[in-house]
Amino acid sequence: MTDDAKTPVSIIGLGLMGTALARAFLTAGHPTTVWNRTAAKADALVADGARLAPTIGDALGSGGVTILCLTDYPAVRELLGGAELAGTTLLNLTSGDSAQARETATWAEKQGARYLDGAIMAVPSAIGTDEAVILLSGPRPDFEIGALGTISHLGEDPGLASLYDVAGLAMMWSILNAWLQGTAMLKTAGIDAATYAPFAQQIAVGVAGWLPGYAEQVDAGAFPAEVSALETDARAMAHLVEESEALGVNAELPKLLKAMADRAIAAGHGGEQYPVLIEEFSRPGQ
Ligand code: FVH
Repeated sequence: MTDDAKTPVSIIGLGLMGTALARAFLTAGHPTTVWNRTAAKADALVADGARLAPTIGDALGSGGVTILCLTDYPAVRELLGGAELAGTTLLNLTSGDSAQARETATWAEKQGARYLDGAIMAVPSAIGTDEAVILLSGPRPDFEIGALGTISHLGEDPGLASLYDVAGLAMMWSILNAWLQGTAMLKTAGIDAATYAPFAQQIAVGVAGWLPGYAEQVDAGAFPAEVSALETDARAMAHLVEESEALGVNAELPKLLKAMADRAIAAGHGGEQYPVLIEEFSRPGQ
């Protein structure tokens, strides 16, 4: 049953994610129109109450907000290239980088569309729950899409959602890689991954707690060594490199960490605290 008081939505792109988005809207009672290049992927949604748009133009013209969830930005531009966009509201939840988001925003606005960019920080099975975080950037949304999860509008710059998306990926992969490094080392002593995981989790949670204080140092551009100096940390990094090599596990990641600290120390920052490495992270790598 659809509820006419709810924002009408059109979903363009019914891959794994687009299908989950459409299903969440249907479940919440939004009038839901769908379109997909391979039309058969719409069958189950149509059976459950979605309206199949016969053309892209029809999907764009059905009012409310049109949500794009395609493989990449070139696919979005190819698909919308010849379409009439004047008067439409577009929300592009396709993954990409901030330059693609800004370029697409400029292009769509020139065609007369209201354009928001977005990033989905969730897997399809989480869509429709609070755990699904959807980041938006561009003009403040004038539609209601809370059925998808936790919606966060980051600001007017359309590139912000993509930037936060990749910054989140940096966190995710850094934590996972650090955990895998420790897991590989402990495996050499017969400790299995499940035994190490709770300890690793405790460290990750503890370090996460340092972030607000360290962020204050980064924003102030002042890095007094209140807890530990970088040169002390670098000595511990040397232990990590040496231990990895001695155990015959991969030492590339520990060496990278140490190389960055060594450069900062060579530049005179050895007596300052770890966040001084922001200077290394803020310029192109070597
Ligand atoms: N799946 C996930 O867990 C992640 C979570 C984080 C965000 N992503 C992003 O969501 C976008 C879509 O991902 P997806 O998983 O739905 O991807 P697919 O299942 O491969 O579906 C791709 C859809 O795109 C359509 N498509 C591709 N190229 C074109 C084109 N040139 N013209 C029209 N449609 C196109 C494709 O159509 P079809 O192959 O079914 O005909 C699918 O509908 C993506 O940016 C993720 O990074 C998901």
